[in-house]
Amino acid sequence: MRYDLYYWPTIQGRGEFVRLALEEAGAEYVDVAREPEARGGGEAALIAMLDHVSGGHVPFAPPILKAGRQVIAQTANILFFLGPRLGLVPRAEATRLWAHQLQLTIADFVSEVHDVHHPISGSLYYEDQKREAKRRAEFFRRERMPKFLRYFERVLEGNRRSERYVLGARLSYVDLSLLQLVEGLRYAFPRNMKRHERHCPRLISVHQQVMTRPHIQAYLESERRVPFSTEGIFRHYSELDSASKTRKRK
Ligand SMILES: N[C@@H](CCC(=O)N[C@@H](CS)C(=O)NCC(=O)O)C(=O)O
Repeated sequence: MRYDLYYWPTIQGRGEFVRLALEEAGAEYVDVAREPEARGGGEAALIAMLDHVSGGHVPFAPPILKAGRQVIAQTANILFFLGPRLGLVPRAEATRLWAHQLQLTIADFVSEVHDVHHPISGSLYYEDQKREAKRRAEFFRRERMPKFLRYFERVLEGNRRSERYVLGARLSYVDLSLLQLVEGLRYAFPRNMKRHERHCPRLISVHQQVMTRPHIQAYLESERRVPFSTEGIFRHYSELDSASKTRKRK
């Protein structure tokens, strides 16, 4: 099966969670909007996908995956679909649902990461909501970031020593997403991430394990991996990564 991924061509964004799964599995896929326009690629192809699918399973926003005649959107849903096809999740229903639950929690975390730099609206520039972003970042760094990180740590605490990955001994798409989460947070909030990492050693160990996978290593070193930037979801603005003050509770 050949897969067509439709996502913004110049950022990692949510598309990266899908790219990592396709890359790890060595799947045949085309990152359509990164192809030249002359070959039917570019943003035009993505916009056409958003505008022209009608009457069926119309996608709201990218990433979008085309697999034969199926058009699937929502990152966690795409991974739910790809997981068993790419051998990136066990087949048992209970485990698939657990993986999906974790992936949806990652999606919630990613949305909050986005809202730190765009707390008012995605349609405004960061520069137009800097004051609100600074305020939001303070709560994110102090409350939400450690809460999500410690949640994943708690999940991993339930594993036996021999189980290196979140679902057990075998790698799943959730581990790939956790790698992206750690990488993104290290880029966006290096100062705070350093502090939080001490409290989630198991999560960091999953990140290290995934980093050693040959396909992932090759992908991260290739030109297919779009670099982090202040255009994507994980953005580094030093003013949003300052040390958190301890706040008195009312
Ligand atoms: N919940 C969706 C969110 C999709 C989403 O927000 N996509 C962004 C790019 S990362 C977008 O282009 N959104 C356009 C919009 O929300 O209007 C998912 O996880 O796939």
